[in-house]
Amino acid sequence: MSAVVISGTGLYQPPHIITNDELVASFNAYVDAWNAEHAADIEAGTRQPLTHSSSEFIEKASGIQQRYVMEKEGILDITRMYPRLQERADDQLSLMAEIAVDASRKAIAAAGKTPADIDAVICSASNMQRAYPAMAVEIQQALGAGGYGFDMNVACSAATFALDQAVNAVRSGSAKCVLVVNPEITSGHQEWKDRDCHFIFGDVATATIVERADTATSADQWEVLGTQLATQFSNNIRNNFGYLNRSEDSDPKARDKTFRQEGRKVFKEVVPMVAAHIERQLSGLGIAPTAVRRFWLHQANLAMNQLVIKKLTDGEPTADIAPLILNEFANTSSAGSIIAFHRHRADLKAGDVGVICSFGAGYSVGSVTLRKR
Ligand code: CO8
Repeated sequence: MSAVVISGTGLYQPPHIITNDELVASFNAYVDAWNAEHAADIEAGTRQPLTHSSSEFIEKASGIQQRYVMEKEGILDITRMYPRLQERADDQLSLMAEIAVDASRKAIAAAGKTPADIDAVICSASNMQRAYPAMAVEIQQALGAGGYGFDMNVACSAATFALDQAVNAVRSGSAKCVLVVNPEITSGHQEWKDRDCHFIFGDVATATIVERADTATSADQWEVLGTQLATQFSNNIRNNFGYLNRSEDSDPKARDKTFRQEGRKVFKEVVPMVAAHIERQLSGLGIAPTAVRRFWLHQANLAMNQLVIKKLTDGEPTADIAPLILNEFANTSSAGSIIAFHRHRADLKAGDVGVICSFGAGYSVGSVTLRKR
């Protein structure tokens, strides 16, 4: 039985940046306009005024300094506050497939493959642009790949859960070379008018090639030592947007049809879950957490990641042990840990062990333990 390796990754970076200061200026202008419009109700005590946001709070509470987005003007327009995207005809490549194809081509090239070598495409992300046909099948065709494709969604853990599926497909022989792609256009379902979460997300796409070690030719190969998945139901991160909304006669723009969370509860409940999850996986592989050279963790909150590392290693949670990319990208849902892996692995040496771990809505936790070949 051949070992399974990750042999290449790719990153698509959207064209526009919104800094915390720009975002907060627009949010505060919206708050002022809303409070002025509802001044009489606020005066009468029948409505609570909205409160300003602040760049200092955002950076201190999350570590985020800026985010990339597909479209910026619509988000910053206080009469709209979501991106303005052009609807495309059915015979055009869809936007989500377009960014997925860009990241995929880079990953395929990095692995030294051609699209013809790919025999399975898994498109895994927090939100799909449409119900069907599957995004993965459109991506497969646009690339000129063979085999089969399917979509899956495990929110922030979508990439690690898809890597597990890819590894199993290669191990079982149902595929030889799998493309896992994570196009995250989070700006479409972010609630830009909600002070508690308006700063959290950014757009991006990542791609990863998983193949048999005996077919891999890339100079940069990472043997998959193991994968481990876990879920536990929670309503603390939720979005009720869905295909039954019309039949329920619910308002498609109601607050519950975009991202919402109890951030503090998520923080408290997920950190111990993640530390225990990684510890369990490493223990099964006979590896001490302190022997792990790098943790490419989900990128939702800097303090959350530092706490996970402290619990695991009892040491300093330095950027060398757990690199940060959320300062630049914000939370990119499933793609965050893959961006960290993509950007921060070149300095590791043969034999070094690392763990990719993502966590989020569900709750869900997925980990992939790798050894540099
Ligand atoms: N500006 C200024 N002050 C603020 C702001 C703001 N923008 N927001 C809140 N405050 C204030 C609050 O009012 C509160 O004030 P007070 O103490 O007077 O009541 C104070 O700051 C503290 O508020 P919080 O307790 O809410 O703040 P936290 O320190 O908990 O920080 C965070 C908030 C950053 C959200 C933090 O809780 C966090 O990161 N938690 C973890 C969240 C997490 O990991 N979530 C995962 C979500 S992603 C996922 O799983 C998949 C989603 C799918 C993608 C969807 C695409 C859209």
